[in-house]
Amino acid sequence: MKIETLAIHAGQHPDPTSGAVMTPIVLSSTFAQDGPGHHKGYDYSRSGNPTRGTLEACAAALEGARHGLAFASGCAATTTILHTLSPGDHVICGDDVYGGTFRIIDKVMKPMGITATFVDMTDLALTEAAFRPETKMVWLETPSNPMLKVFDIERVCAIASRKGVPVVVDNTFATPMIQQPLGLGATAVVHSSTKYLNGHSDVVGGLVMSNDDELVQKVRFLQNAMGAVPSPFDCFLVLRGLKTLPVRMDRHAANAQIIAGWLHRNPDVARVYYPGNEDHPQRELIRRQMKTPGGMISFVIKGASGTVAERSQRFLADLKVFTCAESLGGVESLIELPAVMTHASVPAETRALLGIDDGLIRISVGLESVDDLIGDLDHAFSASR
Ligand code: P1T
Repeated sequence: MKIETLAIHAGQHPDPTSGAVMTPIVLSSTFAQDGPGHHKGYDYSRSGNPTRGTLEACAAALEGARHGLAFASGCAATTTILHTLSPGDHVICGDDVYGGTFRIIDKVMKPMGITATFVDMTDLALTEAAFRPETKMVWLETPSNPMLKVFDIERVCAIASRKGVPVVVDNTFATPMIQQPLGLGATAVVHSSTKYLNGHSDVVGGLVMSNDDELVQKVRFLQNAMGAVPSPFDCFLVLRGLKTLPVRMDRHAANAQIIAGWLHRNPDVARVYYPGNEDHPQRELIRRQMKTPGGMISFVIKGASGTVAERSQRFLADLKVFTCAESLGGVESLIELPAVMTHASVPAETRALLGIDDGLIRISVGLESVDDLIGDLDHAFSASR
């Protein structure tokens, strides 16, 4: 079946007792056993829950995975999968990742004896050179947050596979509608389902999908043992969100392509980072790897008066349709300054090296009328001059 059909039906059947078409929200924390140790597949909702199981099956189908595991947040998914590592192990991580992912590696895993090298994976020779005998995992986001760098999943996986090292791809920005990393050689896919998968900014959640039985067994054990599981209600909401993912992603990308072009031509804009731009340094790879360039754009405005950062702050204050907020991937357009919001936990000198300057603006293009979105940006440019 095609992905549009899977998004609506995978893992779902009318409820056998009532005929309910929509998956029931099973809130029970525990399940009756016929006798000690004899249950009907569920014993306790941390270990497994029917609503969560349905979400896990549907999300897995979209990524072409046999297994899906749901978590209480994207960070919980990331933390849990990183806990499959042991002290002394080394991780190679893409240099541009969500600030919270950087913080988990730097502030949670490092004190536990896990070392990490952050590498610009657009340079495959540099990536290969970062491997050490103790390297046990490669981690990347593509497109990356917030610089929208695009890494070659297939080539990075080919290098890692020669070394026998698993690759985890955070597919939050792209979603399986744009790329399916497991088909390109990735060992596991991670999502913040808080974003596009749920799509309505009313859930915090995470997912891990994989076809690697050994890794899944370890992550499933940790999902239960560490216990960072989502509520059945949140699982239901993400499951509902998934049904419209295909149509939403098309509109996010269509709106973003128009806005990125408009920003590119705007004399007030110094630089635009968008995978759909003809001047994106990885445009050949983008054509090969991504079905659409997605809905995220970062850009830098010119500092006509005051510093760029000051002008960016003024610009955000003048918007009426865009909301200044962290997060992304919802139906509504959001705007933020990564240096002071989502990436504040990345040290200033690292941000400077990555190009996350203090005035960099990131937008999550929503599903509103693109004319209204451009009108809003246009008004804010004039007001902030
Ligand atoms: O917020 P949470 O559900 O825990 O997901 C963490 C996460 C993981 N991976 C990526 C690529 C992300 O962008 C995020 C969360 N990001 C934001 C909140 C943000 O505004 O960028």
